[in-house]
Amino acid sequence: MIKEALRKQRIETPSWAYGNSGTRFKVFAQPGVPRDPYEKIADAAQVHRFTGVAPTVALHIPWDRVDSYADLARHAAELGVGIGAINSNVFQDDDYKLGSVTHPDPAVRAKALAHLLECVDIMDETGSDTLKLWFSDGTNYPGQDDIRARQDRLAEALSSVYERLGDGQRFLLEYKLFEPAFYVTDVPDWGTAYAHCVRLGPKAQVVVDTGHHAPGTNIEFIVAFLLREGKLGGFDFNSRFYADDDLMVGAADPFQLFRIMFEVIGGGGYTERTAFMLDQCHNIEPKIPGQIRSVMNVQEATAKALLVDRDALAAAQRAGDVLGANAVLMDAYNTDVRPLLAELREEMGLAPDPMAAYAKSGYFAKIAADRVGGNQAGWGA
Ligand code: PSV
Ligand code: MN
Repeated sequence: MIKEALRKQRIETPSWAYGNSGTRFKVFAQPGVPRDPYEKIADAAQVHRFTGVAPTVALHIPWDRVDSYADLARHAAELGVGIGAINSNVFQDDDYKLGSVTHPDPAVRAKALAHLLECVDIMDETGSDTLKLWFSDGTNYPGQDDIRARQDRLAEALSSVYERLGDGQRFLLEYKLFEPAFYVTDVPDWGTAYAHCVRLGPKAQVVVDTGHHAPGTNIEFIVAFLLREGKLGGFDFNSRFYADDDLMVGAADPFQLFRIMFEVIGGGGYTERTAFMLDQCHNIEPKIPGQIRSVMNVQEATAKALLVDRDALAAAQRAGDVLGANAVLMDAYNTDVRPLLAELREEMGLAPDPMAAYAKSGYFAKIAADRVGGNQAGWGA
């Protein structure tokens, strides 16, 4: 039963995890890094090859702009993976200094909207069913712009995108506490994202990026609430110690990841309608193994969450047995699920240890030797 649920798990990796990345201070180059979206997809296919549960890769436009998206989708299929969410990017153009869809100038708003609609065109071409929207929009200084007018502009743009969505397509609206704007952020929290999505209808849902909350925020409460309302569209998984650190999921707080997966499963969200995506950067660690480790961390948290004896938990809760209920949860969390996952992988025809199998495969030596010349992909590529 648990194995069956784990076998069906789907975790999406992001194309940008395979390119060079860094901090505001330095982007570190690594050997073998992809030079174009085709090579990024080839690397993503390796993560799927060794884990068996990462069959799609998210694109970020324009970082992954190509002449033919249909051809890119064909390339992905040949490598055994598919195109996942299309991520819009209205934050890397001089025009967007004061915002994109909430910019005070209608011409800039029109340009941003045109980009969002182009992303839906790309969904049509690639067969992707999910558009992910994150806006860097906001203001730095009190009085800089009208908070309410910016919400109106946001609502107008979201509504135009919503109208353009085809059958079976949806958008996920992402929120983030702050950054790059520091005074007002136009979509700062799940409540704002939720309110916009509720107005629009069922094709608009909220995406929870685990790195986008204030310290101490109870993310699993947000997950439980959104699921209850049918508004949880998916996750951008990563870890944070301070702000939007984009470190490997499960690295900073594996217990939090377990609690989130526990709510996902309990709330009926463990289905293909919830997008389990990674949104990470590997600045100092090798990228493909960084993604493999992250996928394994999600699998481990999921396995533990599936192990919770829900009948025993419900009985303890009904009896008001505080310590007993807590113990049921902790028993599952403290179980070593690595042998179970190793067994499952062998049943799936995979090596029991994906990290070791990838290291042994020789893929890294091959890309490091082959990918010379050209420009490595990185932020803005
Ligand atoms: C913003 O911080 C974000 O989480 C959004 O998902 C972006 O599209 C992504 O990071 C880019 O790395
Ligand atoms: Mn994100």
